[in-house]
Amino acid sequence: MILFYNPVSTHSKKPVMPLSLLAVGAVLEGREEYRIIDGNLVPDGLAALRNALWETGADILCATVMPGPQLTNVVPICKALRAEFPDLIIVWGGYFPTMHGEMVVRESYVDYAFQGHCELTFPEFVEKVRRGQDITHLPGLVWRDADGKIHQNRKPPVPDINTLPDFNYGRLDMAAYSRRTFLGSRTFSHHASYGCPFTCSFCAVVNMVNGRYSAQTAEKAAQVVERLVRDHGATALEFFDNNFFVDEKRCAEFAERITPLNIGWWGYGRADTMVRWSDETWGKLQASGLKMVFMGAESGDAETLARMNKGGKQSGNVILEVAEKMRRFKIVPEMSFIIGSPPDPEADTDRTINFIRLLKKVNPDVEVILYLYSPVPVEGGMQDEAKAFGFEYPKDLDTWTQAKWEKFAQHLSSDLPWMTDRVRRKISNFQKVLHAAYPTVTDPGLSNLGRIALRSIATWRYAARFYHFPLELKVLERLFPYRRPEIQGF
Ligand code: B12
Repeated sequence: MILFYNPVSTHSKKPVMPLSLLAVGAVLEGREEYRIIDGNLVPDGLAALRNALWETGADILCATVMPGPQLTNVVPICKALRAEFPDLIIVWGGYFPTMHGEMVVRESYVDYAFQGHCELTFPEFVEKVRRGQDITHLPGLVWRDADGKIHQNRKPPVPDINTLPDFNYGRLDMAAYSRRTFLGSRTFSHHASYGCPFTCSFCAVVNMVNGRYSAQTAEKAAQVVERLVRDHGATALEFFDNNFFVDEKRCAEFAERITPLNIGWWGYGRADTMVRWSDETWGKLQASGLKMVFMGAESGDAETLARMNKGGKQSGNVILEVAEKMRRFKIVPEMSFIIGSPPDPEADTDRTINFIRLLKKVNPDVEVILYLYSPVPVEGGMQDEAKAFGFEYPKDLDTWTQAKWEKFAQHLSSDLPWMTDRVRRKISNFQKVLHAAYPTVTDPGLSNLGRIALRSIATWRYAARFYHFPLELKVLERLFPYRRPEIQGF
């Protein structure tokens, strides 16, 4: 028996489905007994796992781990379970071990980690590890030898996602994952592709797939939507793909296929890809219920943008052009910016603020998400500049779980060597004024009264570019708390 654990990842009332575990579980269906425990749905993850271990006698515990709150949640749990169940085989997978596999397996409470997409090797791992057979050749595995030396095997190839089994939603209490969002009253999630064909120098996905990409055909992706609508009453879907909108033909066909299902949907795309798409395709996307596309605008500073090595043809002009186009088709661009990047965070901040103002003129509906630059360990990436400022990653998991590093992982820490108080304040004040002057449409809980109050008080500040001391906005935020997609998702 295998227990899968999804550590606590969200502060919102309802979590999103643990797709990572559904994906790994799917390749074990019919071969292994397993159960998924979601830390977001139980009052105490450790107690839930402990009870399940006593009840089932499970011999393997698998956790999916993202940096940030999930890591903070899972470390003490694995420590406690290791002490109570010394023979339990503890395995981690997902983004954190993919980036920091060696550090993870150095800890005595993790036996193995998997890096990358591991559906093709995981069943063999399970079969052999419990029989004590050799597993040291398995792609993607990070393991400790008898001398305590850590080995990281080559990552497995990104599987052809069309050959993988469908997710078994019967493994989840689906009602617990149905959320009311601005997309619809019963929102679920899916992931219709793996990887991304680009290798941006700040992005963690590069470590996972190194520029590889595999997408479900339009037909298969539409079948999943149909199943979610028919069997679980979905009225809306979030597509968590790293890059859903890669292939125009596939996306147009997918849009046509799902139009009769009458859902609202959302996904990640690139401005420089989608700006080239024909009006006909945009029309189909609109008709299919596409409400919003998340796009990494990244920076308003041409120099920073060049260093980010986004590939393709991303530029300020492209972002403005796509924003204008999407306005015509009433699809909201949700644009994220990484602000305060070294070597000159103040210049980067000023240029990005000016750019965002321009963007809001072109399309006032653009949703702006600001993240503070946090280096990601991508070979030869922007982290080299960060290192020149004396930046160092934590060397062990206990440090990673400290509040400072949890914030860092969420791109919210301003405690970084290149940051000054002045820049920090500038970014935070601008963000407050901007978000009050243009309250997010993604929060169905924010009342009209709240919207009007925020807007009427912040508009003069925004027009006058007066961002200092927004004390009255802090008070209003308490009165009308609104969702922050950069922290909570929808
Ligand atoms: C859904 C999602 C969330 C959900 C939570 C999902 C959950 N598990 O409960 C929400 C919205 C809450 C969320 C929050 C955050 N997220 Co998030 N999230 C994603 C997203 C969009 C999809 C993940 C997913 O489900 N993928 C689909 C599955 C099938 O793929 P997978 O996760 O890679 O799993 C495969 C392998 O990794 C492996 N695997 C995974 N787990 C395991 C476990 C075992 C045992 C094994 C063997 C294998 C294995 O096998 C799977 C199948 O191939 C990814 C980006 C992306 N598109 O992948 C970002 C991503 C993982 N998140 C990220 C971040 C930064 C965050 C936040 C910190 C953001 C913030 N500012 O607050 C928070 C913090 C969450 C936390 N640490 O607690 C980053 C991580 C970056 C990094 N440096 O590692 C990503 C990569 C986004 C990005 N491009 O920057 N997130």
